[in-house]
Amino acid sequence: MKRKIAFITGITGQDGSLLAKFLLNKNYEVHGIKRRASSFNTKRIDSIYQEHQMKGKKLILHYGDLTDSLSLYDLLNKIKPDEIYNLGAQSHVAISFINPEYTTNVDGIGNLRLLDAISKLKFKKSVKFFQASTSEMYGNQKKTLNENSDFMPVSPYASAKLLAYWNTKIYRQAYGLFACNGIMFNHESPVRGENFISKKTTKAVAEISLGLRDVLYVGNLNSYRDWGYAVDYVDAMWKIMQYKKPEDFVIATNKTHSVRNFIELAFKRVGIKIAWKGKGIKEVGYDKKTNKIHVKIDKIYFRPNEVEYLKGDYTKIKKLLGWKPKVNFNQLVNIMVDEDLNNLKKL
Ligand code: NAP
Ligand code: G4F
Repeated sequence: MKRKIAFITGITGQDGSLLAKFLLNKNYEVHGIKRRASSFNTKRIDSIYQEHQMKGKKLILHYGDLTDSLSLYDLLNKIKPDEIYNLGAQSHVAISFINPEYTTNVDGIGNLRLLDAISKLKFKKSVKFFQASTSEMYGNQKKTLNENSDFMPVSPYASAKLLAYWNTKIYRQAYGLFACNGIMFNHESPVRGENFISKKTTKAVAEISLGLRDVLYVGNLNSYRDWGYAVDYVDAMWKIMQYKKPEDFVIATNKTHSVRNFIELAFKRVGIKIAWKGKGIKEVGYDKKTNKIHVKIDKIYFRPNEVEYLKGDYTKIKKLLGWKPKVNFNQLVNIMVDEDLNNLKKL
């Protein structure tokens, strides 16, 4: 059987790097675009990197950018992928308020550039396309969300992603492309970016437990997220692409936990029981045994608009593709804290 070829945007990010490993294990030839940077940005894929000169290599990196239509079309035409995973994005919600135009360009129009390039390929009917859509598109609705729920974005990130979500559907209908949305709720792993609350917390907790620092500064403790394990989510992406027809799927765990709860569990893993006192931005988290303050609020981490509650219903993907999350919230927190502790102990 012919080896399948995958093309991944965002291959240097959390999901892209995990997906690249997953697909290499399935014997795919994997191509990815990396952005030109003044220092290397390939740390997450260094363990699978193959020298340019290596014969028969299965991981091939190309310079590219979601803001550069010309190179995207040329690359697709040259590589002739069977499956395209569009994971590239300015993926930080708070930063999208600071750089809204850039975020819209990469996350919204970047998707359109890719879809339009695909629609102009001679082999467009044999290409499959996955769009990394997000639960942020739902905005503030205090209910369990599924594929039929309304979208009410409250950040430039979410509105850009909604543009991409709709264009994925539109290009599917208009040009018969095999184009799918995975509407993904929060998913984390030890290779999560360090300015997301999960990794920021587990890294700080590991440092605090080893006496390397005292305090973790955070924003809103009271928002709820449906947190899953990123390794489970790349498996879901692949399953969506193997389905007999292109459809949109929610990828979630059907459970939700507060930021406060995440922090408490992370500290529990290193034997610290966190208690809370004070109100609003004066609230602090302290070690019940020693009374030492380990969590403080800094209003810099609050957002102009916040999504307070997210919980997703994964019934459809379970029913049609047999996918369900394998790692639960407690296990996820423990995996991340343990990895951060191990990394620090190696130093
Ligand atoms: P991530 O770790 O922030 O990775 C983003 C990737 O996109 C990186 O490889 C980054 O490259 C690349 N990128 C940024 N700007 C680009 C540009 N202009 N052109 C090409 N590539 C660019 O994000 P992630 O957590 O893996 O998420 C993957 C995708 O899923 C994103 O689209 C995100 O919005 C979406 N999503 C994530 C979650 C989640 O909870 N993780 C949930 C729902 C949806 P550099 O390494 O050079 O920065
Ligand atoms: O970890 P976060 O930054 O993730 P957020 O905003 O939910 O976005 C992530 O998940 C989305 C899917 O729902 C993705 F589409 C998106 O790309 C990204 O991967 O924040 C989670 C919660 C928020 O309510 C935030 O206000 O944690 C709260 N928070 C409290 N203190 C903080 C902090 N978030 C960050 N990043 N840093 C803090 O200090």
